[in-house]
Amino acid sequence: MIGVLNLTPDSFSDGGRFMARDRALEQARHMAEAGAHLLDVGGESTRPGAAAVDVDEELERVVPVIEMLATDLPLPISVDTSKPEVMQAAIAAGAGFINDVRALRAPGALEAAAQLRVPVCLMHMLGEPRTMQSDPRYDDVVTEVRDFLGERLQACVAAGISRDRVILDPGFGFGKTTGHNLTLLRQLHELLGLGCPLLVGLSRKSLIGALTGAPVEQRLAGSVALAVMAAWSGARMVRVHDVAETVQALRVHDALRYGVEH
Ligand code: 7PM
Repeated sequence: MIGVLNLTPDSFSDGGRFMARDRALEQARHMAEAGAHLLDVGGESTRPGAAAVDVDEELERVVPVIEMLATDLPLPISVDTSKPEVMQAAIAAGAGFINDVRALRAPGALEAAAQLRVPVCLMHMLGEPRTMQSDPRYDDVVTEVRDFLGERLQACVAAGISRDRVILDPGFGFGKTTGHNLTLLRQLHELLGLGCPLLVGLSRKSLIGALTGAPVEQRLAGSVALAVMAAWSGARMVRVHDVAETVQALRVHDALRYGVEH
């Protein structure tokens, strides 16, 4: 279970960075206690419509938070970035996992990740965050996502990244309509043949809003339901905001499926 630590620009607007860091630490401790296995820290908003962030700004947002969390918490930290400089600085600051929504396509990213020798999540995204939700089209979304992830996995292996350090993610909501998201989740098992663990992020996403009308702050039940269904379909990792609730749901799922008793 991956807990999402929110450091988006709006969390800096009131009270400045120190207050944001205090809140990040409090949020991180809470997620650790609730049973998160990994905390994802990102300084670039990949929200649909969001503008790009420059490297210095991203370093400034992310590195001090990772340093603080790495010394304070017993959990591994994931850095959500596409920039090789941020990957290097974040790993030096104590992160142990790279989550890249651009699947190491940025210049130098593949080489940086290979050198750093940490696990990497490669995510599928059609287009760029600023424009990705304007009329995304596929002939066959499952085949296209699978082929893309397979091609990026091969690029990693060719760059010297061991395939047992690669995690794959279909990128729910990243250049996908509600129909595309539902088709991908329904056919998630078709990505298992790539041979890597699957990570999914469905927590609070607009898919739930589109299906139910619920605003983002009222999507807990839909998020938990989707986490369970993704796990049932073969996802090994889920990226969530509401750790305690999802841990409880996945315990029940695991017990039913594997006979795990706690
Ligand atoms: C607004 C909308 C803000 C959406 C943030 C988001 C994923 C991710 C994100 C995912 C991986 C969110 C997204 N989603 N990384 N980063 N997989 N690997 O819901 O699905 O947090 S940002």
